[in-house]
Amino acid sequence: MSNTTLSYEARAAKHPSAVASKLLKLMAEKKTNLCASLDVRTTKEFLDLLEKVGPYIAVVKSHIDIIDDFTYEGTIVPLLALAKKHNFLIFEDRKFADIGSTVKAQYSGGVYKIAKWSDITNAHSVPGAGIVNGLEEAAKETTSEERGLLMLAELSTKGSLATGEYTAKTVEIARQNSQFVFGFIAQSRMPEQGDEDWLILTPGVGLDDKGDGLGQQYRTVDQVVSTGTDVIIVGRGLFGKGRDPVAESKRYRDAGWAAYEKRLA
Ligand code: 6AU
Repeated sequence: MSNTTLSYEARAAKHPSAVASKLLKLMAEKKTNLCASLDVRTTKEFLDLLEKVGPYIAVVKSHIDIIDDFTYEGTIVPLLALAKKHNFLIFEDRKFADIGSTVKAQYSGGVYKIAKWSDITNAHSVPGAGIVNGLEEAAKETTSEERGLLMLAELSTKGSLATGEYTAKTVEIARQNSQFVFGFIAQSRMPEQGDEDWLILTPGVGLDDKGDGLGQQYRTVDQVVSTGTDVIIVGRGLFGKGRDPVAESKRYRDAGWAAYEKRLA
């Protein structure tokens, strides 16, 4: 049976990555495969919105470097409390892209200290396998908590260069460390050998818009989940101007869950 027709519970029970297993279990329990992309500029907006949508999401995705008033105490400590209260994982969408030794320092240090608080982060494969090794070393040296990495195999944007050979080589890099790397940011399923089970998290999901005028392209929840997406990443569909984040979170959660159940059946 292919992973796309297996339940999240069944996949959780056999997944080699502790973070993936936790995420799959959590999605099954909460009946949601929604990742909220909370791209806002202040800590107050970030925490207020998260308090409201927390019950409907499996993951919150942050761009912590766009928060103007970031502090560890003011932003991260309450974020961790909300993650515990509402039972969701944290994914800092850092898109690391440098040599192993540099990303190691960027992941663990600086102002943000991402490895300390974010369950999941992501990286481009441009530098080769060293980027994964650098990030894994940083995670191990920073915390005893489980951390997981997603590789950017494909992008949602018009004209993206991450296609064909680049995407295939990204999977090869992931394969060299398939415990720390548990899946991909991608627009389609990636090839699996043997027991491999890559989680596919897909951005560029929107029920009302086709694009944003800056290259973003949206597909519907049904389109992506029916073709293998495990987690839908939605930002402006939930938090865009004039939208009701709670109503939209419920709507995307319901659509995501219905599409997942249809895929299993
Ligand atoms: O739903 P949106 O368009 O408001 O937001 C999409 C979010 C943004 C992007 O930085 C991110 O998803 N993203 C990514 C990620 C998650 O890595 C990759 C990609 O190909 N496209 C994309 O939009 O926060």
